[in-house]
Amino acid sequence: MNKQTTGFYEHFERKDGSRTTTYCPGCGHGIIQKLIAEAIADMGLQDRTVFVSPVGCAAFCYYYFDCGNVAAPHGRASAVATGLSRSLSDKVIIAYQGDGDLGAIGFNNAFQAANRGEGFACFFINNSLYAMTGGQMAPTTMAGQRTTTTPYGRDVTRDGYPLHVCEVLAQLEAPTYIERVSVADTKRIMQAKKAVRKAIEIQRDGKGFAFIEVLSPCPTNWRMDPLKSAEFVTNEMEKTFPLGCFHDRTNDAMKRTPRRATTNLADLLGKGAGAEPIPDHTFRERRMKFSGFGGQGVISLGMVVAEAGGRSGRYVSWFPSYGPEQRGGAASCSVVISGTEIGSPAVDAPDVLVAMNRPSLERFTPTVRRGGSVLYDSSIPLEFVPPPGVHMVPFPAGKIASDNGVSKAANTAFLGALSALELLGLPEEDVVAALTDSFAAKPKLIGKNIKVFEAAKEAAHSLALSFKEDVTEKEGAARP
Ligand SMILES: Cc1ncc(C[n+]2csc(CCOP(=O)(O)OP(=O)(O)O)c2C)c(N)n1
Ligand code: SF4
Repeated sequence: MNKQTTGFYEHFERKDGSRTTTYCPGCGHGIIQKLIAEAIADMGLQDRTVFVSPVGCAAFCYYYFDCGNVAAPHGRASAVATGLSRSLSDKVIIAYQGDGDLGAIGFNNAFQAANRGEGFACFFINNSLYAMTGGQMAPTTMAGQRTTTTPYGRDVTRDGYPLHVCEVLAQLEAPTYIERVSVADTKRIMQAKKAVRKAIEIQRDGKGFAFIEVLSPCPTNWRMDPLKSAEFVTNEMEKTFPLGCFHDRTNDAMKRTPRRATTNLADLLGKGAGAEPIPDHTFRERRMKFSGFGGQGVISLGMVVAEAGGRSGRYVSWFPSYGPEQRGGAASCSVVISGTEIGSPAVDAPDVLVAMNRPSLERFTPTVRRGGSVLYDSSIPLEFVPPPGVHMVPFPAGKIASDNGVSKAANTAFLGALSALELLGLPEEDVVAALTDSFAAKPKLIGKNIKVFEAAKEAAHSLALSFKEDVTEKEGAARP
């Protein structure tokens, strides 16, 4: 039970019924977390704070802190905090990571976030090993230090040198504040308390990235009692990791312009209507996949569809997936057009699949939702049995493109078909505007592509009547 700060829940009620923290006696995690909890409560920031919990001994922070919480996968707390701080710019975002978590698997996430000066406070708990998994060597394990994976001591010629994360980040221009502290004794805890508050104040004031490394005892894996562990931090760890402030640009840090996540592709591309999406619960969400060989233009086709959605005031997402080869390998992208905010840009069961080559036709058709449609180039033989309730539409996209003098514009022909068959749920003028915009850098191609688009529409119109009837019937069967 906690009575001293409202930054923590009053009771730590864990799922398994226990009511204490998971920390061993003498562990530094509990001390540093208490400093953070007190700071957010004392500063009145609790309702504005989102804490990003790591993997490792501190994985259960969400049972302790009485504020918003997101549990990040191993090493990803800085990446998750980046997303949160960009989309919730009025919130105080705190990432909390161990030295295995941040120093190894997640180092690049933290390093790049620091280099961009993201708006969150990152607490980096250095206990010199991977504690939760049984005391293996971490990037911060000191030269000669014994761990379960360095039983004879860390040999720097084999295992490399301990990573000085503060010193590395201090080379960057963007961070506002970087300090290394310790929780080994009262004097040091008082200094740590100041640093914690400062890092959180920087968030409150929107002044950018703050990084606090905390030297923290792990009596259990060090096989020492709590007192000896605290002495070890001061007498041994501080030799390798000297305490101090590495960087303090708080006074020069301009209040940063809040960063917003780009929800509209038109904003992202810096062109088009740039309008905010308008919530519309009556609009049926369309989840689409465009697939083919790299170089066939499937990625750009998806981009044009997404931009057309943005122009129409819909919520859109565009999610590409590239094969290793620039040309010839598999490429696909997923596009979602929705009347409300999109939960996930991943499309596992598309309503509409455009398959521009045989491998993607064979691979993705079985994933199409019952009642969905597959548009594929009619030159591809259909040599498998499609799933029941899926509408297969062979379409001569390649032929239409070459007949109109731009053999590479089969993707534009598919766009014409999608528009004519009303599979996008978007006004045609927005589709045409997005198509036109996509050739801003190659204006000579605009006219040719519009010609292909029109020819494809005409060809699709001849399919449309029977197609629509069929879809209605299948949708009727699929949707209760
Ligand atoms: C992707 C992934 N790899 C490995 C693990 C296993 N794992 C769980 S905790 C942990 C080490 C955490 O060490 P550290 O970040 O130093 O935190 P501590 O336990 O010392 O507080 C590892 C490797 C995992 N959960 N996920
Ligand atoms: S194993 Fe170490 S880091 Fe983990 S809770 Fe125990 S003392 Fe703390």
